[in-house]
This record gives sequence, C-alpha cells and structure tokens, in this order.
Amino acid sequence: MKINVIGGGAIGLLAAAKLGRFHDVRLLTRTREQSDEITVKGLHLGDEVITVEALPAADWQDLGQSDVWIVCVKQYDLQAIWEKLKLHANAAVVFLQNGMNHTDFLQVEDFDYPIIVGSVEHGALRINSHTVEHTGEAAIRLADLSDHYAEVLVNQLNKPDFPILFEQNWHMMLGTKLIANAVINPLTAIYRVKNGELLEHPAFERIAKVLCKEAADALGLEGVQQWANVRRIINATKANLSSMHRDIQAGRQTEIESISGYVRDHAKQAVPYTDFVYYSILGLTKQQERTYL
Ligand code: KPL
Repeated sequence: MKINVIGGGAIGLLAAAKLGRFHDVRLLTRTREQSDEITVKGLHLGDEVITVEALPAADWQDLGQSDVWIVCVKQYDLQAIWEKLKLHANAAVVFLQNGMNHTDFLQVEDFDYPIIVGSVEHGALRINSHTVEHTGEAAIRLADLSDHYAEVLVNQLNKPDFPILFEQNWHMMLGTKLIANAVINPLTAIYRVKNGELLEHPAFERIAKVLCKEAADALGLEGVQQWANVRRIINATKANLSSMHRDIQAGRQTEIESISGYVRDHAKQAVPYTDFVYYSILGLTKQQERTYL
C-alpha cells in the first residue's frame, strides 16, 4: 500500500518504521532538517534501519495518489494540519491521537473518504529525529468514525509483530483510553510519580478512583468496568513515567486540553477533581515556561 504518515514524533516514527518494512511509506515531518536526516540516515528502530521516503510539510501538495493517510501529530497540532490535509486527502484518513477533541470537529463535516480513529497502546520513545525505541509492545486499535473501511484496512496492515486490530465501537475504544489518560497522566505529573505509585498509596488511589468516576460519567461509560481497566493499565505500565509527566519535566506543552478538557466539556454535572487536575497542569506548565524563559 502507499501510506502517508504525518508527524515525526515517537508514534509517527514507530508507525513509519514498522509499516515501512512491508509498504511504500512516506513520512511527512514538520521540519526539513528532520526529513533530510531520515532520507540520509534511514529510520532507526532497534537494530533495524528502514528506508522510507521523508518530506517536509511544505511539500505536501505534490504527493499524488495514496491509499491511506495516518495522522500522528499531537492533538494540539491537529487542527492546523487537518485544515491543510482535508484539501489534499484522496484516501482514508486515520487519526492516532490521545484524547477525543478531534472526534467533535470531525463529526460536523462530511468527507468523500473514510475517517478512522485509532488508539495506540504501544510505548515509543523518540531518541532523536531519525531514531525511535519501541519501549512497550502492544497494539493499535482502529474503528470507523464515518464510513466502513477500518476492518478492510486492518486486514491489510495487521502483522504479528505490529498488531493492528479492528474495534466496532469508536466511542468505547477512545473513551476507555481517554479515561485511563484522564486519571493517570495528570496525577502522575502533579505528584511526580511513576504510574504504579498511584496504586501503592491509598490516598493517591482514592483520588484516582474519583477522577475515573467523573470521566466515566462524563463519557457515559460504566464506572466499575472503567476503574478495573484503569487499574489494569496502571499495573501494566507501573514502571513508566506517563507522557504528561515527561512533558511537564521537559517544559513541553501537555495534552491536558484534549484529555481532562474533553471530560470537563462533556460533563453534565460538576467534575471538581477533574477541574483541579486540569487547572493544576495548566499552572504547572506556565510555571515551567516562566522558569525556562
Ligand atoms: O498512555 C499513557 C501515557 O502515558 O500517555 C499511559 C497509558 C498512561 C501509559 O503511561
């Protein structure tokens, strides 16, 4: 297949490298420096070097026909990319973002091509602009947001060492991931702890459980089942620093708007714990920005 992957972050590099072994992959990066580096050095994943075509965003207009677009940019960069991509997309578009804000704006328009949303369960760490480490082997799950194409695509892309699985219900799939992120990410970033520590202290666990209930209620998903899932993810990733914890440590923008912000926007009743973590992360980010200036 001819696949265009947008985004040279950890997930974009991982997807391009894994899919590039079997398909004709083009990787679209924000900077020309990154695409030049990938062109010269190849994409490094463990011991493997995978050759993919890399182009900077500025050259998008000349891409010609492709079979699928996979958008791997962070939620806060998505809207700007999408305004441009929707004019050029000529095939199914797959969105691999944390959070759910994109589902709101994608549902108000009609498109001539299928829109698919995905949930990434892999751990990936960008080492440099052309090297990615696969830190947690898991799966990518895809579901249709509009049209019926995700199952066909899954059958073409799924491989034993890079599973891509079909899900029937996009809301349940993304909602379940969002609830885990709404609990684990802000709490670990505020408390500066590894994921596993949230279940090691009854006080942390108590707050985590209430956050989970607020998020589950806001999304209309069953709370007890969601709490069991959050506990499972905390245990499975207990040695990890969450992505938000790492973002705060590095002074980067966080995904709080598309995670806790989404819960606040969709809640039908007060969500005081979610408000607290939402404003805490905003405040911590500003503090960090000031320190770095
Ligand atoms: O997705 C994650 C993240 O850190 O963003 C979890 C599941 C919390 C694993 O760390």
